[in-house]
Amino acid sequence: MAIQRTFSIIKPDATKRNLTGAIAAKFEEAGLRIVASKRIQLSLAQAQTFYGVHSERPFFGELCEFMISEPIVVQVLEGEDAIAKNREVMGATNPADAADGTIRKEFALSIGENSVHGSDAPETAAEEIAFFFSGLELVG
Ligand code: DAT
Ligand code: MG
Repeated sequence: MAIQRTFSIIKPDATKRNLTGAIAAKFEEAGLRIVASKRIQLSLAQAQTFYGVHSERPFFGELCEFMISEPIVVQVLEGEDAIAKNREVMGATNPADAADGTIRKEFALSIGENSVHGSDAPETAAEEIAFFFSGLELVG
């Protein structure tokens, strides 16, 4: 497997509870290097665009409102097999199904307020990184 980059969000439920550092530590412990990081607050339009793939799902409105409710921390993670490795460290979408030691098992509050986002494939990783960062902001 090659070195990859993936896109991560530390979500409002986590920034609100001062879990930014604890979650970043999980990435670093797993061998993922944080090559870009910034704290921002999304507009509703940005949240709707970012989660556009879910626009027909019943939870879409709730998801977008949650994502704009507090600041988030957007990051680019780099490492061997970074996309799959990050999904592993995150744990299952629903914290009730997440494995022990994963971020969602330890920190998530519910399936909606589940502390982190991570890209699911190389194409989405590239799109999501480009949505939030310019090339100059990525420092490997
Ligand atoms: P993931 O974030 O694990 O990639 P996803 O892409 O299927 O999961 O969904 C995106 C986000 O939408 C997820 O992190 C939380 C929210 N979500 C998904 N399923 C949900 C549900 N059944 N009820 C409420 N929110 C949900
Ligand atoms: Mg997803």
